[in-house]
Amino acid sequence: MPEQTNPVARAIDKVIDAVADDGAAGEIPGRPGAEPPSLAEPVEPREPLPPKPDQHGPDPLTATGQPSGETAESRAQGGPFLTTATGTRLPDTDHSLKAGPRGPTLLRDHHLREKITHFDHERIPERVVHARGAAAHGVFQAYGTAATISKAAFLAKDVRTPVFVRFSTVLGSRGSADTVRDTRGFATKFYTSEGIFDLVGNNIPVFFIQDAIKFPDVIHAGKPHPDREIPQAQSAHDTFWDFVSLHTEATHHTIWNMSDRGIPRSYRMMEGFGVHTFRLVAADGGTVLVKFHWKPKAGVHSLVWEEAQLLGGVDPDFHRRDLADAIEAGAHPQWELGVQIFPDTPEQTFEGIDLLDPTKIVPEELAPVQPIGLMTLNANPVNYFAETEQVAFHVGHLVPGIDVSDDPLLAGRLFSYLDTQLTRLGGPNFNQLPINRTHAPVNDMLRDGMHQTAVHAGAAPYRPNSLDGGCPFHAPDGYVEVPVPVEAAPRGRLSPASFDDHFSQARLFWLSLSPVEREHVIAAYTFELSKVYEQAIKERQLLVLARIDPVLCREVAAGLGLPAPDGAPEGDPAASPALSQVGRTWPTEGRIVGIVAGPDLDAVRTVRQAVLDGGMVPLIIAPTGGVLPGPGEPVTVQRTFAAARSVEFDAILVAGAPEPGADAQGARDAKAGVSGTVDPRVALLLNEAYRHAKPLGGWGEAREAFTAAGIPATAPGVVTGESAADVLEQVTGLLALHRVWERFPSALG
Ligand code: HDE
Repeated sequence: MPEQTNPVARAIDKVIDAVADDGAAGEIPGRPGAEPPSLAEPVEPREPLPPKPDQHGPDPLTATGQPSGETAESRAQGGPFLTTATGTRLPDTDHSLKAGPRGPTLLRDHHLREKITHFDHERIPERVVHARGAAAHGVFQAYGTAATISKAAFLAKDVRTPVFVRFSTVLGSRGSADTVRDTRGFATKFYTSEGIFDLVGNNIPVFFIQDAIKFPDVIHAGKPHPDREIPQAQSAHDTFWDFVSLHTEATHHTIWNMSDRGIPRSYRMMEGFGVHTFRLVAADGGTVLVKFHWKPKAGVHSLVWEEAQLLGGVDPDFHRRDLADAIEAGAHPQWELGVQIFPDTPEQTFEGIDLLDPTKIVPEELAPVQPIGLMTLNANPVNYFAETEQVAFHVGHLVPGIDVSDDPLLAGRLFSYLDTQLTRLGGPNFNQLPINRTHAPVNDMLRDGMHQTAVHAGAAPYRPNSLDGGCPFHAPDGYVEVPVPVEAAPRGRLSPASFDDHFSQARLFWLSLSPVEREHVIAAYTFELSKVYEQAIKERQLLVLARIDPVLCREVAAGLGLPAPDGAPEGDPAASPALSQVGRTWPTEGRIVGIVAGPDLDAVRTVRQAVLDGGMVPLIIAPTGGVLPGPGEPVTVQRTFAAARSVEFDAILVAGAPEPGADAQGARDAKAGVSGTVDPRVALLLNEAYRHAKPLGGWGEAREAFTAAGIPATAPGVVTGESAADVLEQVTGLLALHRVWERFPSALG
């Protein structure tokens, strides 16, 4: 077999080798262990296996930020034999110590007690918000373009800084589904040479509230109802809509959640936003105000709502798996970090927009996003708990050159992120956990506390001292808060008048969307409000929608069977085309193409290779698992008709019209309950993909398969032809647009 350069192809070839060579080593993304297992239980003692090649734990540093020389192996379990937690070898962990074979079990069994006690305490409190997440290691390389506005060392040209990024949903519990409608967290830990900088952002550039003191309110409203604890991980319920319809500063964030941004296709295909305004400080002391943006190289793409719902059952780990598989396959996701830059004037406004109001954006057309570096995620964590669960982000983790603004939401976060770790991670030493260790030497005078892992030396953890030679000394180049003058004003529970505008930017967002995106917004509001029990809440929210746009209000009201209330939109903003996800082309690398195998194996082989050559992932779908029968190079099946579901593919190709497989029996599989000349599972696969506006292609008898799926052969984005390669080329062109939106034209316009 020729040597592949494409990492996905290399991985898949290994599978082919494995199958063809009767079980030799091989892998596709998702293999659970570092080596393929033997059939029988291994009995020959050996050292623990190393992590998988795509995995990379926290960098080897001590609790005080100095090189530790540890290896991945030395940090993990060691030695071939089972031991107690204190290293005493054990010959048996399968039977507790008993007086005779039928008991009673003896209290003196220290191994039983240790094993059960530790197990009893394995859980820690999940995050109060953002409990469900997935993370990866990577590197940030600065372009140097920010070096004139910030003295932060990691922003100097070509400096490479290790990062750890955790993506999350907000509302759901740790075990909830990935594809729910929600905001996504996008938190980045930069391990810079000057200490840790955490950019704790979201995939939506605004927030529900303008003042931190409202955070418990909005989260209590979004979380499940306190009596029945339902619904899980979603906003489609009475308490959420009760709150946002009364608390109208949430209007802008809510419309983003109701848009396609609330159901991303992948963590790899989301923008990230720092939301608040930050202040950058240059070496000469000059300051500017900025907003941070992450721009994904793969483009910003979303699921459609039905797809998101199906995935909640078919693959609740969809986003987590997508991230890990992509990295394992070598398709390393990338984002450019950029900043919108504003003059640091006393008013802290830009073109009339209050920069301290986190419910407002500054349109990119007014202040372009200027790229300052590139982030590449290139390794999966070795251990979910040690890394993804224990990572502790904090907006107060800042480095010289980056300061916070007076955004009142940010002020509360500066308190909260430190505070929450005390409960979640069990004490004040959470920064010593391996994933949280800084890469800069620590000399902090903080001492003792639960789970202290540093062994501090010396006699004088105080300043000034002479007993420890005066160490630690004040750092002349240390972090200094910018001495911004504070306006004298009476104390009070106040907010500026500019914070009263709750609607003009929600309208700006609506006006910036394409017709199909507006259709999705209408459908999302209608779906969510139809799940609300109380009529008064629905009517109150319609009053809010009337203040955004009459068409939006009218269509949602019609869907709910309610009269549209009177009301006029507030504000007359210009649209910001940059906010629409539709109408541009994007790279197709890393996209998943399902290929339903047909009798012509050569065509399947050719097209599979062409998909690989395009940097995409081909998954072969066939009636049963194993290798496709027939002469020539073996073709391994990745999905059976019974196990495949359209939602895991970005596009589907059909090599002919497969007859019903032997297991296509309604009694065995409800998906096979409709009989016909084409396998009903394949018909369902195509029909769903068609509904979800995905590109479809086929050759040979494929038209028959489309007909069986109820798909008109002339429909937009349904490509048929004689040559598999030509079909693929057209399908790839469509995939670059993400979806075939013109398949279902919008009546809106
Ligand atoms: Fe958070 N938020 N937040 N948040 N947030 C937390 O910190 C909080 C806000 C965000 O992957 C918690 O360690 C307050 C805005 C992300 O570990 C907690 C307020 C934005 C994550 C907390 C906000 C975020 C969190 C829970 C209003 C986008 C996940 C566990 C003042 C800019 C980080 C934890 C991770 C997590 C508090 C608002 C993003 C309780 C009080 C705005 C991405 O500290």
